[in-house]
Amino acid sequence: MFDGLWLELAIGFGLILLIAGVTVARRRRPPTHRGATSAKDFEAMERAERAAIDMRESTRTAAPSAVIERPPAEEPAPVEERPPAARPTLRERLAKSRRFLADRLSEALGRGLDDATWDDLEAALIQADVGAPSASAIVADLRAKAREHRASGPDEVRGLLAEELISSFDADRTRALGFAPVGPTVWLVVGVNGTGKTTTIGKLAADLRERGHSVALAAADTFRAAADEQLTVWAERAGAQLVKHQAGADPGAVAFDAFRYARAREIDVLIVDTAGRLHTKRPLMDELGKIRRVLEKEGDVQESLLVLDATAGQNGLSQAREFASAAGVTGAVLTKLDGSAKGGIALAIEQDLGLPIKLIGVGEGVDDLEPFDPKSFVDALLA
Ligand SMILES: Nc1nc2c(ncn2[C@@H]2O[C@H](COP(=O)(O)OP(=O)(O)OP(=O)(O)O)[C@@H](O)[C@H]2O)c(=O)[nH]1
Ligand SMILES: [Mg+2]
Repeated sequence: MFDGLWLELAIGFGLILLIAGVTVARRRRPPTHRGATSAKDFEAMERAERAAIDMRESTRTAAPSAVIERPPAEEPAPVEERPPAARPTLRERLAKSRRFLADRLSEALGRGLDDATWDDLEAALIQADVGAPSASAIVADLRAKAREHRASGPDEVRGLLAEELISSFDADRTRALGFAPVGPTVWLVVGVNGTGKTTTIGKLAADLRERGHSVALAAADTFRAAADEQLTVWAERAGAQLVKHQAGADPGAVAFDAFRYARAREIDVLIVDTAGRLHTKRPLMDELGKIRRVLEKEGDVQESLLVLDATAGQNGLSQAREFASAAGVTGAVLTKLDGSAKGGIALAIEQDLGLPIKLIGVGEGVDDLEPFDPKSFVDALLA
């Protein structure tokens, strides 16, 4: 019986020792070593951790090995106040035409003055699209003046040519756009496809808004599906109202509604965009006359502006003749002069057609529209 009791006591004591041993072993295993799958792993992890702790301790207590002299933190460089990018001058915009003329003038005048010089000058003006009759008249006058002033140097002749060109434009022509004394001012904009009508309208609207006028645009180009989207973008950009109908609607009806809208809301200026059309298509040209008549039933049309693309050169002249009779054109807007070497077309439009150029387009941006001034224009071409 005692033997049995001793045996039970021994087993119980053995169990207690076992449980205590396991508990101690568990406590020694830090939780970071949970990934250890064997005792070897466990030891390796423990060594690594100890090394890491030692390193942290040594960096915390070590004296700095050297005092690094740093220059005092530099004051941030003041942000350079740059003036807003200067707008290119007219001379820069007309660089293509200027280079074209300048090269030919230098060639013609570089050899001294003889008969060939005058012929070359005339050819240069014709190539610049001044038109043959005007070019020969200008050179005849220039030759007489050069003789009178005993001009012989290239600069003198160039100066006389500039005077001659400026005087070829009618100085008494009204180039400012007309405004109605009462009620909405109405400007109708016409021309062949892609000359820059909608872009010019956008630029005009922005300029008018900047000057404090209220503006409405009539999307009377109902022919091209994307036309009113393009006009909407310009209207939003300029802060102008837009009157439009569905694609395919009667452009006269759009113009009529737009006029009534502008009058009812006391809008200062209504600009009517029209679809581009070939000057040779009679029914389309007649449609322009109809739009104009519809507007005139309601009030006056102060301007009917023909937009001409300067890069089209002499073609612009035949376009202008047809549009002038169909839409009672009051003035021309000569666009894309920045991309043309044929700025001389301005003179042909004025001399051959008697149509005043009122504005020039010198780029695609909203500010790239300028009033036409013959002197600045000629100076920019020849200077
Ligand atoms: N470089 C340059 N591009 C221009 C000028 N005016 C217009 N353009 C460009 O010419 C292209 C045609 O312009 P639009 O205003 O759509 O011409 P549009 O006469 O309304 O064309 P349609 O309505 O299709 O007859 C566009 O790419 C314009 O950005 C300008 O003065 N200079
Ligand atoms: Mg258009």
